[in-house]
Parts: sequence; C-alpha cells; structure tokens
Amino acid sequence: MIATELLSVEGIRRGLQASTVGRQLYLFGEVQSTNAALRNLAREGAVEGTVVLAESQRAGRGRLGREWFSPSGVNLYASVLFRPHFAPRQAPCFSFIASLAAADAVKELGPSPAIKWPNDLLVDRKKVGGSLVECATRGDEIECLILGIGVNVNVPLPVLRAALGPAGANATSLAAVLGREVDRNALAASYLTHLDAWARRYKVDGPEPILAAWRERDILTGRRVAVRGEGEGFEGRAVGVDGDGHLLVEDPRGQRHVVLTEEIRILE
Ligand code: BT5
Repeated sequence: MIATELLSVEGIRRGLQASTVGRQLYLFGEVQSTNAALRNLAREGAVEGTVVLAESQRAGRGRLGREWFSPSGVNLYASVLFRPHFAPRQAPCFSFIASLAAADAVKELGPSPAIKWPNDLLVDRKKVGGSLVECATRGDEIECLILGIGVNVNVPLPVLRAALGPAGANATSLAAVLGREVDRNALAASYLTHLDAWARRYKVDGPEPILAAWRERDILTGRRVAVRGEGEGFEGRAVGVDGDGHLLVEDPRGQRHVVLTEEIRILE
C-alpha cells in the first residue's frame, strides 16, 4: 500500500475549530477499531468530544456485524465520544449528523455528496464513506454514544475493489473522484469542525434542522427500493424518514413500513 502523508495531531489541530469535539485527541498507528478503542477510553471516564483516530484498523466494523476495509496510511478512521442525555431512540439522528459533517467536509474539496439512508456517503452514486453509531445505555438514557466514520480518501481504486469483491464495484475514494491526492489532516480537521457544529445545532434546536439538511442530500426518497432485513424482505417506494430518523417505505398496497436497520437496495 502506498502511504500518503501521515496523520498528525498537530496537523489536525491546525485546522480544527470546535468547542467540544477534539477536546482530547488520540491518534494511533493501528487499532482493532477506533470505536472499540474509544469505548475503552469512555469506560475510564473520557470527556465528551474525545476523538480517536488511527492509521489503520485490524477489525474495522460496519453495521450488523459487517467489516469495514481499513488499509493503512491512506484513509480516515475516526470516532468521537458524545455523552448526550437522551433516550436511545434518538441515537439514529447522530448517524445523520456524522453523514452531514462528512458531506460538508467533502464538499469543500469539490464534489457534493449524497447520503443513502441510513449511513452511506455517496459520490457519483458510489460509496465513499460510512458511519457507525454505537451506544451504551444506563436505564432508559444513553450513557455514551460513539460515532465512528470511515472515509476512503487516498486508497487506490484497484486495492479497494480487490478487497471488497463484488461490493467494490459500488465503492470509490475521494482521490479517485478528484484525480489527486487529498490532505487527510485537513480533511479530518474539517470533518471534526463540521461535526462539532452539527452536534451543537442538534443540542440547541433538536432534530428538525438535522433532518431538513439531511433530506436535501437524501438519495432514497421517491425511489423504488428493496428492503432486506431479519424478516421477509419486501419492495416498495421510499417516502422519507420519520422524526426519529427511521426510513418510511410504502409497499404496493399502500401500507407504510417503518424501517429500522435493514439493508436497502435501489431498484430503478
Ligand atoms: C458502514 O457500515 O458503512 C459503517 C462503516 C463505519 C466505519 C468506521 S471506521 C471508524 C469506526 N471504527 C469502526 O470500527 N467502524 C467505524 P455498513 O453500512 O454496514 O457497510 C459495510 C459494507 O460496506 C461492507 O459489508 C462492505 O460491503 C462495504 N465496505 C466495507 N469496507 C468498505 C470501504 N472501505 N469502502 C466502501 N465500502 C466498504
């Protein structure tokens, strides 16, 4: 793997403008998963806004037990700790916050990304990044929420495709889209800065502005989709998200389904 310039705490701090996110910033060479590393720090009392970044992950995680391909020295793997005082059902909104912040950071480089519910960041309809929300709860409150994001930044396309198999045809990297290498320190700083702003917005104004901004980037609404989950799959038309960020899909009989974590495939 060709390593691009290394990540550095100093390099990230140089571009970071945030009040909470990045109060503590840990950068590791290799971890199992930045989400898991941050979970351990959270257990030891890490403050809200603590960030863990790594050059590579041995066991990067996606949703539903899937893997996140995390080669060394070329991409962005970052997790941020929040300690919000709210109910677990509000957690999906943080996935939207991560996608919006990542979309803002990518847009500063040129391309305007779309978001595919719940957590895919797409450029030219190909997946360039994804987010993963993990929560620990106490009673009916969230004790801590860990928001992880992975973005394919400078990974060469053939490497990505070889690692992902058939899914590789639907994946890309920022360097492949832009035709040049991207400064990962600047991208990390920009992402964390936007994340801080969106999280503050959520705290002050609640979910509506987040959902409104998210809808502008949403690629699913109005499209025919196939929903595949634990139960029997079905097809229908995506009609938007509800106030908790769950996807609404109308089946051919006009019945609305609330979709929580399932896999969505665009049909047309
Ligand atoms: C995601 O899951 O998209 C969430 C990815 C979150 C990764 C970050 S990295 C930092 C933090 N620490 C972690 O351990 N995780 C987070 P999901 O929607 O389940 O997508 C996973 C699927 O995407 C896989 O089954 C593959 O098909 C595909 N995939 C895996 N690696 C990929 C990559 N690098 N680029 C594009 N697609 C990938």
